[in-house]
Amino acid sequence: NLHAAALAGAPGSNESTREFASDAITGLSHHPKQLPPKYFYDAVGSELFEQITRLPEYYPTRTELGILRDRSAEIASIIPTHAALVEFGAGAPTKARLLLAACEFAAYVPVDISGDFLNAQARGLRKDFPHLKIYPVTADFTAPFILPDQVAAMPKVGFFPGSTLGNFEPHEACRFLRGARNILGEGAYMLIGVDLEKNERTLYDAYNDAAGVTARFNLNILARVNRELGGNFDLSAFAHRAIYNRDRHRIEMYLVSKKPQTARLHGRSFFFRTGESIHTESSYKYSTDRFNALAKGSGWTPIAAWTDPERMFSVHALIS
Ligand code: AVI
Repeated sequence: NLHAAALAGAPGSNESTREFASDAITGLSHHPKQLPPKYFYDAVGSELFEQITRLPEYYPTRTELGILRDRSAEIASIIPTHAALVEFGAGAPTKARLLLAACEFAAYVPVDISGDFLNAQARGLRKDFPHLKIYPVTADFTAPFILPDQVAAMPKVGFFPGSTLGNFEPHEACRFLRGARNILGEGAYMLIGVDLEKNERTLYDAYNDAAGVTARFNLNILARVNRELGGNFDLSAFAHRAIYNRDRHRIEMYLVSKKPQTARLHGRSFFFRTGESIHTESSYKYSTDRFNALAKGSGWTPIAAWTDPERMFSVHALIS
């Protein structure tokens, strides 16, 4: 690893901090500068994202919930009963609850990096679904992991809501879908929520909310670099920018330097020209055709798709 030598022995650093530092230094050394979006989600960032999901401009969360609520009987009719529901990157199980209530699942396997969070959520679910077996798995869901033995004999239904797939580059989305297929096995089903391409104004507003929550969410990645890695970024000297790139079918989020400045991190200096930006996130929007092509190219067969009346968001069912 390029930066291992620089980071070895950094006081108080553990493995995940070292990885964050290495990714940050690599990304800021890149032309154009970039930071991986997975670093948005510390406690502050996760709370800001929760606030984003409730913003009037941010339609994806409530639209997907509406689709799952309105179409739960249809979804239940196509997936097997007594299956294990495997949720990739389980946040608050609001969406899984809708499926658990509508379909006869035997087990729920939420997979997430944060074990403490998973266990707290599982306690709440056990009260409401006393017959459901819950087997939390603490793992990075973008890498291979092993399902608990207890669900080995059950049919599997993967669940990946929230258009999180949209934050992956197309090759990463393909790799994730192939990996999920390997983990879930032969005959598995997959339910995936993906945001749809639509008019630019609606997309722009969803990432440029009037209350400025998305701007705070974006800037929090620099606050984290300062807090956790001892960086000295001046947050007031960077502006939030989100644009829709029509050719690449994606929202691009940036932090733009308001003046010439130098920030330091782990003994390295990063110079910014006025207007120079750090690319912090892409959020891909799919047409049904483009999503189906991605699914097929990753070894899955699309079997159904649901959308809301305004065709803002889609939920897809795939079979392996
Ligand atoms: C989590 N992910 C699907 C969100 C999105 O819309 O791409 C993250 C987000 N970034 C800014 N607002 C919301």
